[in-house]
Amino acid sequence: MNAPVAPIARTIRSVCPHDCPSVCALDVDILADGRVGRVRGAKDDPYTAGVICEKVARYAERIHHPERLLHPMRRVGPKGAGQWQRISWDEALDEIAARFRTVEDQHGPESVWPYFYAGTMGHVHRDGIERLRAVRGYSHQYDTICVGLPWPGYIAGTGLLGGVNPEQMAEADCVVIWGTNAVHTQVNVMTHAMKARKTRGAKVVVIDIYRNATMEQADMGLVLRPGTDGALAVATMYILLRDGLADRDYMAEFTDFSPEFEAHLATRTPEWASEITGLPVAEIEAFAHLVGTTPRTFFRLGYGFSRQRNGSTAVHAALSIPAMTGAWQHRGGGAFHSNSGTWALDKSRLEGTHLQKGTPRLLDMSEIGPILTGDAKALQGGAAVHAMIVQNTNPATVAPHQALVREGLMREDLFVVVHEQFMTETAELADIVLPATMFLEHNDYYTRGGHTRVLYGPAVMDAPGEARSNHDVINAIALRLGSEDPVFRTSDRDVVADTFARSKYPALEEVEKTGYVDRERPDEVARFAKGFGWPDGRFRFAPNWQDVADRKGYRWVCDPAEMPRFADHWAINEAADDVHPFKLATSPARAFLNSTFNQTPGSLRREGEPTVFIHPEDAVRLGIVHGDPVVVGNFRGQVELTAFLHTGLRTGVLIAEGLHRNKAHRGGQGINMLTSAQPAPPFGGAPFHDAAVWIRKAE
Ligand SMILES: Nc1nc2c(c(=O)[nH]1)N[C@H]1C(S)=C(S)[C@@H](COP(=O)(O)OP(=O)(O)OC[C@H]3O[C@@H](n4cnc5c(=O)[nH]c(N)nc54)[C@H](O)[C@@H]3O)O[C@H]1N2
Ligand SMILES: Nc1nc2c(c(=O)[nH]1)N[C@H]1C(S)=C(S)[C@@H](COP(=O)(O)OP(=O)(O)OC[C@H]3O[C@@H](n4cnc5c(=O)[nH]c(N)nc54)[C@H](O)[C@@H]3O)O[C@H]1N2
Ligand code: SF4
Ligand SMILES: [Mo]
Repeated sequence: MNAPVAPIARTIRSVCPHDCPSVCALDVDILADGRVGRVRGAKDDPYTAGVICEKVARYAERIHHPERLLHPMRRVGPKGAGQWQRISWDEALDEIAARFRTVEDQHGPESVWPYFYAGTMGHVHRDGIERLRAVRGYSHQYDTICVGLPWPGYIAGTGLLGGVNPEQMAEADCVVIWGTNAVHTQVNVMTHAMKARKTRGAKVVVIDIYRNATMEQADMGLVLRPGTDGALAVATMYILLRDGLADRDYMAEFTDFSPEFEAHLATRTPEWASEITGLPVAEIEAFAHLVGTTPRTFFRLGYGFSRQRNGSTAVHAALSIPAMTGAWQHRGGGAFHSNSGTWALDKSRLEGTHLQKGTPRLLDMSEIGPILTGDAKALQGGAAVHAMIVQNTNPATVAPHQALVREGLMREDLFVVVHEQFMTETAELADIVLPATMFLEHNDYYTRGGHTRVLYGPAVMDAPGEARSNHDVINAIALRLGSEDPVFRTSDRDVVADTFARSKYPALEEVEKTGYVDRERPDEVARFAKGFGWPDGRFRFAPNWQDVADRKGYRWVCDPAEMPRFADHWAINEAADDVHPFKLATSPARAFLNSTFNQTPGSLRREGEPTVFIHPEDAVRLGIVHGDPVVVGNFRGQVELTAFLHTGLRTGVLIAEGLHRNKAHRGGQGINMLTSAQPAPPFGGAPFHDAAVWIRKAE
C-alpha cells in the first residue's frame, strides 16, 4: 500500500466502462512506471462535473490486481474443482473451434449460445459477440436482465426512450428521485439535484422501500411497500384532479386523457393507496401537492422500482404524473429514465447483421438457469444448449434462480468458455478460461444512457500477460471456424471509426480530440413539446403494449388481455404468505457494481460481510439481535447472512445490499438463490427485488 509512487508521466482522457448510467468522463494519470495513478472525474464534462464514485477512483486496485487473469487455461479436474492447466492461445482457440464445430454438427448451431452482458459498456467489446452469433447461426440472446422491465414501461407512455437533459435537474424546483439509489448507483444525479437545492432551494424527494443513502439526503422521503409504486402514482393523479392541480389544457393537447381514465382514477383514493403502499394518507397528499404546485418538477425514474414483477406498469404509472401536471412544458421539469433510444447508431457491421443466416431462436438471458437445466418452454421446444462463450457477465453470481444456473453450468455435456478479467464464480465453472483486457488497454466508444453524450476511450497501456480484448477473441474464433468476412480482420479502432462513419457522426480523428460526441437534442424535442413519440403525438395514459412490442421487437410473456387498461397498480407480485411472510429486495451496494469490484480490497473493506436489513420489531419477534447469523429462504433456496437491524424499512421487508460473491456467504450460496427466473410481464425481465421469503436465526 505504501510503496513509493512513480511520478506522473501523462494524464489521459478516458471513460468509465462499467454498467452505470453515469458513464463518467475520466482523467487518468499514467505513471512513469506504466501503472495507473489517480483516476478523477473530468471537470470539463458538464455531467460528470469532476465527480466519480469511490470504487472507480480506486481503479488502480482493480487494473493492477494480483488476481487478474493473465493466460488462457483449461480445466483439468472436475467442473468447479479449481484445477487448471495453462495453455497457449493457439491451443485454446483450436479447442474452442473444434468443440463448437462438434456441437454444431451433432446438435445444430442453435445449441451454441454466446452469452454476454454489459461488463464493459463499450459497444465494440460488448456487442461484437453478435457477429460470431450471426455468422454461425447460433442462438440469439433476448436482453432482459436489466432493461426488460423498465424500458417498455417508459416507452408505453412516451413512445421513445429519451427524456429531458438530466443536467436540467439543476434548474428544477423539485427533483423526484424515484426507485434509484443514486448515491450508490449513479452519483452524478446527486451532483445536479443538490445544485438545484443549493441554488434554488429546490425540494428533493426520494421514493424507495428503505431509507437508503439517497433518502438520507432528501427533503421528503417516502418509504413504501415493495412493488406498490403504481398505487402511489395513481393516487397522486387522483389528488391532482380532485384539487384542480392537473393541467387539463396540456392533457387535452398532448395526451390521450379521457373521461374513462378520469373515471378509473376516481376509485384510486389516497385511502386506497395508503392501504396498499403503507404510506400515511398525509404523506401521499403532501407529495401530490408538492409536485402539483411545482411546475418545474423533474422526475428521475430509476431502475430499482422496475425490478418488481409489476415493474413495467409501475414505471408507466410514475411517468404519467408529469404528463398530468404538464411538468414537461417547463425548463427544469419533465422526466428522464434513459436516453438509450436517441443515439441513432448504425451498428450493422459491428454486429455482423450482413452475416446473419436464418432466424435462430431467441433465448432469454434471465432464464439462463431454466435454459441450461433443460426447461422445454425456456428452450422454446428446441435443442438443449451444449456450448457457450461468456463475455462481460458473471451469471453464476448475478442471474436469478442461482441453484439452476449452477446446476446448468455444472453439466458435463455443456462446454463453457469464459472470457474474463478475473476468476469469477462463472469462470470457476468453465472448461476454458481466457484472459481479457480492461478499458485502458483497448479502444472503444461508450453511450451514456444517463445523459446526452457518446464518449471515446482509447487504449493507453499494454495489456498484462497475454490478455486479449473481446473484439480480438471473437474475430479469432470466427476465423478459426472458417469465416472469410473481412470484418473479422478489423481492429477495434477500425470498428469505432466505421461505426461513427455509418452513423454520420464526426470522424473518429475529430472525436479523439475532445473525447466525445454531443448528442443533446434540442430542448423542445427532448421535452416532447411538438408531440410525444406515438403517431398522434400524445402521451398514453392507456398504453397499447402491442405497439411497444412491435416497435422494439419485444416478445409477450403473458396474455395481453391481462394487462391493466390504464396507468395503475397491478397486484401480481410474489405474495407473502404464512410460510414466506417477508418481501426481500436485493438492492445495490455502494462499493460493488453488480458483482464487479467484489474482489478489490477497498470495496471489500467498505462492504464487509453480506448483511440483511430487518426492522427491529420483526427482529424482536423472531428473537434475532443485531449481528446474528440468519438464514433467509424460500422454495428456490437458502442464503446465510448477518442480521442488521434497520429502522428505515417497513416491517415485513428485508433488504440485502449486494452483490457479494456467493462464497462470501457462509454456506457458499449467494443472494440470487432466492430470486425468480420466471419472466415478468409484459415482455420478460428478472424481478430481482420481488421475492417472498422467510428468515430465521441460524442454528
Ligand atoms: N454501486 C453500484 N452502482 C451500480 C450498480 C451496483 O450494483 N452498485 N448497478 C449498476 C446497474 S447494472 C444498474 S442497472 C443501475 C441500477 O441502479 P438503480 O436505478 O439505482 O436501480 P437498483 O439499483 O436496482 O435499485 C435502486 C433502488 O430501488 C429500490 N427499490 C427496490 N424495489 C423498489 C420498489 O418497489 N419501489 C421503489 N420505489 N424502490 C424500490 C432499491 O431498494 C434501491 O434503493 O446501477 C448501476 N450502478
Ligand atoms: N440480486 C440481484 N441480482 C442482480 C441485480 C440486482 O439488483 N440484484 N442487478 C442485475 C442487473 S441490473 C444487471 S445489469 C446484471 C449485471 O450482471 P453482469 O453483467 O454479470 O455484471 P457484473 O457482475 O458487473 O459482471 C460483469 C463481468 O464482466 C467482466 N468484464 C468487464 N469488462 C470486460 C471486458 O472488457 N471483457 C470481458 N471479457 N469481461 C469484462 C467483469 O470482470 C465482470 O466479471 O446483474 C443483475 N443481477
Ligand atoms: S461506476 Fe458510474 S459513477 Fe462510478 S465512475 Fe463509473 S460511471 Fe461514474
Ligand atoms: Mo443493470
